[in-house]
Amino acid sequence: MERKTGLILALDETNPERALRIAEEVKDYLDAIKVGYPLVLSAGMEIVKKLSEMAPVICDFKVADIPNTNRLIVEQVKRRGASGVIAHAFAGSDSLEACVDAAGDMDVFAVTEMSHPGGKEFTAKVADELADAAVKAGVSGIIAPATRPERIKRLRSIIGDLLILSPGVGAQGGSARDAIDAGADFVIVGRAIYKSEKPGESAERIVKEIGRTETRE
Ligand code: OMP
Repeated sequence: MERKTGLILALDETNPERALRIAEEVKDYLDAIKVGYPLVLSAGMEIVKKLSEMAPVICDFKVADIPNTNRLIVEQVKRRGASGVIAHAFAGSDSLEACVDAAGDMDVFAVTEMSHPGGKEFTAKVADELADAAVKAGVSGIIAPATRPERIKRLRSIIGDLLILSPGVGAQGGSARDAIDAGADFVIVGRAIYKSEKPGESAERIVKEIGRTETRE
């Protein structure tokens, strides 16, 4: 995935017309648009094609099934023109490998430690192993929490040069700058943009924050 701004929009807006309006307004600030169940269940998978005319689309379906089912899901995502898909690593190496095989040239991103408080309950305890399994399965990158930058740093040390996409900025309390400083390549931002009165200005502000080169004390 090409990195120009470092910003990925999590478009969890469930009104399809509004979602398309927001995407149009902010597309120049984005490296990708992430869509998940909230928008797809409301607008249908056709929205993936429309959005992919504005920016590469990552389908966040948190694929987490047996290998055969994972393969069938990823094949459908690919057929709709997505550039990437998000899968859970916890379903196991064979399940993750099935995603990577079916994805071909499409990116697969594996969820490791989740960003919300509940993410500490289970995923955090095995996140290092999940990251290791993700590397071995041949994914393009992992999802790691902007709410815990020290964990991004740790996971970076496990995955080497693979990509880190980091959600949890804004509404969940994380900062884009801290996530990038800790080793994230991209931040994933949802509500702080799509619920903003001025999505374009909010996206621009985050892109500036990502781009600042000075490091804080
Ligand atoms: P906001 O909290 O509104 O910025 O949205 C964050 C987005 O990232 C949502 O689409 C979440 O589903 C997603 N996400 C997390 O928030 N935490 C995770 O650990 C993983 C994801 C994800 O896989 O994208």
